[in-house]
Amino acid sequence: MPSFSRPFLLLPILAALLVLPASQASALPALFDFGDGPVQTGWVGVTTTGLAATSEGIQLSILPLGNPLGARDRGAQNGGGDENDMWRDFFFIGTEDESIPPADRGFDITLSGLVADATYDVTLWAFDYPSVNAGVFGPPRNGDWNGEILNFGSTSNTAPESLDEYTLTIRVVADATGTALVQGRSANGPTIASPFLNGLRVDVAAVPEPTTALLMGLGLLALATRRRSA
Ligand SMILES: [Ca+2]
Ligand SMILES: [Ca+2]
Repeated sequence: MPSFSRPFLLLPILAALLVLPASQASALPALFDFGDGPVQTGWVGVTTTGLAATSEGIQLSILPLGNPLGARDRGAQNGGGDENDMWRDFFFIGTEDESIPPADRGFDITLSGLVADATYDVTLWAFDYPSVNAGVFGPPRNGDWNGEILNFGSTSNTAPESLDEYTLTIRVVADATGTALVQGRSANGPTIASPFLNGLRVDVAAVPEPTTALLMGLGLLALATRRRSA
């Protein structure tokens, strides 16, 4: 049994403790509820008049692109369980000008007030009961968010009962000014309104900081070196 010196054993433990997101001062998550209906308790409303809001020190602004911004409030029709006031209302991009390519229609969402160069998880929710069940414009409703697809696309879709449904989490990295861009685009044909957006959450991503990864690497290297020389 090789004997390790205590400082070498402590290094990886100290490094593991530093993985905690201590660099984020505000109390994330930031929670944004899109639409002009009632604002979900504990969330911050983003309405068609302002298109901007601040939650937990994170500023969000949303810019509609390619076609007019639409907003609806479906009341209890959209389900939503404890978060019904988030689910019931939403923004979407209409189809008034079908000559604009779907890939040029959507939202640019700017998040600022982030920690420079830090990594975040952005979670999105999108659902509209009449859009999948009325059959007038037809499903699916695909949104492309920084290259990943969020859809509620089938006539068999039922209204959500929790935040686990009709959701997508993407990872973004803030730039040197503490800003990150989330680009939502239509991933549907020219006659179908999309993307939709009911709510958005910003969390600190649970990934090691570069300095932490370096410390962990050094600690493991020290252990390996000790083991080999023992
Ligand atoms: Ca709402
Ligand atoms: Ca909403």
